Amino acid sequence: MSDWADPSVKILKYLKKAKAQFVSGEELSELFGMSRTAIWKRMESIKDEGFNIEAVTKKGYRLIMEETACGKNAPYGRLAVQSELTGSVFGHNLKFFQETDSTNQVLKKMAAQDAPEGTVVISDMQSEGRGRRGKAWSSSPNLGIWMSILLRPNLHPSSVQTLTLAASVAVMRALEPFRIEGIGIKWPNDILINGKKVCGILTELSAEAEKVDWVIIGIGLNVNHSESDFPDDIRSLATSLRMNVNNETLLDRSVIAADIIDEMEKVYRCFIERGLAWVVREWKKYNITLGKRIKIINQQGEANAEAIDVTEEGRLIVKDENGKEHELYSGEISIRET
Ligand code: BTX
Repeated sequence: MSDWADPSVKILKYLKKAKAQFVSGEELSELFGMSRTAIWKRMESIKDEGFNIEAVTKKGYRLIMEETACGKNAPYGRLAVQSELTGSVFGHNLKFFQETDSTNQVLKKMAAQDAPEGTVVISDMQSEGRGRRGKAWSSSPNLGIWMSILLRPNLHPSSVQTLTLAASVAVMRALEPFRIEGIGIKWPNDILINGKKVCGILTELSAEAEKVDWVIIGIGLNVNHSESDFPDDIRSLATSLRMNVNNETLLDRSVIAADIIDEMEKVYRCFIERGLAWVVREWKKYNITLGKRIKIINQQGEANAEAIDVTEEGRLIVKDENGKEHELYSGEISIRET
């Protein structure tokens, strides 16, 4: 159970649990050891994030959860996300921006200034969202989750790819309640729904020869986009959660972001306790790559192959057209239709 240093998070969690019933200022003030004026000030900061809090003399405060059916987004901000977290470390240090260049860039600077493991940066939009090898990641406002998580594993740099696999496992677990058909991980860490990209993960690290200093896991998840929200050049390649859940209601990004952070904490702990092989086993449950005919795209050009297996370091073992096996460390693959 989370132990929150910030009273606003505690109060918001409590109001959510009260399910639109009034909670008196006195009760809150006793519970959290704060004056009633201090409670009132916290209510103002919760309201600033877009929550609808009703205050009635002699009754107290209550949280009115509004319908998100009419195209209205649920509140999305630091308190909204933190009040949904259940883990004990990840996301407790969280910076939320309405706009930034790239959450990975922001978190890199924080990592250099000794930010602790589990620090999270989220932005409602990114002006320079990035994919792998300098590619752009479309990160429009109001629509997706653009977020980075800081890890400080005691790990050899050659094993970092396994953490990338771990991150895709965490996202898949967080999305399980949506029961989306045709969802799976394309090696190493693209999450596709029926061949279209719904989530991309960009892992960056700083390391010395033998040991990692920090790893940043950048997650971009398309949540509430409809087809016309995507730029022309990716419209046919991209999809969103909402486009696949037959739901007119906008999905609550705070809940989904918090679930991903919680799952990342759990998967990371298991990884530390059980090791690389455990992550690879979990990843295999969700993968849609192994056993498929694929096209490898790299600097040398393109080649057809078959995806055979994944090593503990997260390398893809492929068999080329001459039956010879190779290991791919990184690079682009596409899955060929059979
Ligand atoms: P990637 O190199 O696998 O994918 C980039 C490619 O994906 C682009 O060239 C484009 O074709 C396509 N694409 C761009 N935007 C989208 C989108 N919104 N949905 C689907 N496809 C798209 C994947 O790189 C890694 C992406 C990580 C993004 C996160 S967001 C938070 C963090 N901050 C940051 O700058 N990057 C990460």
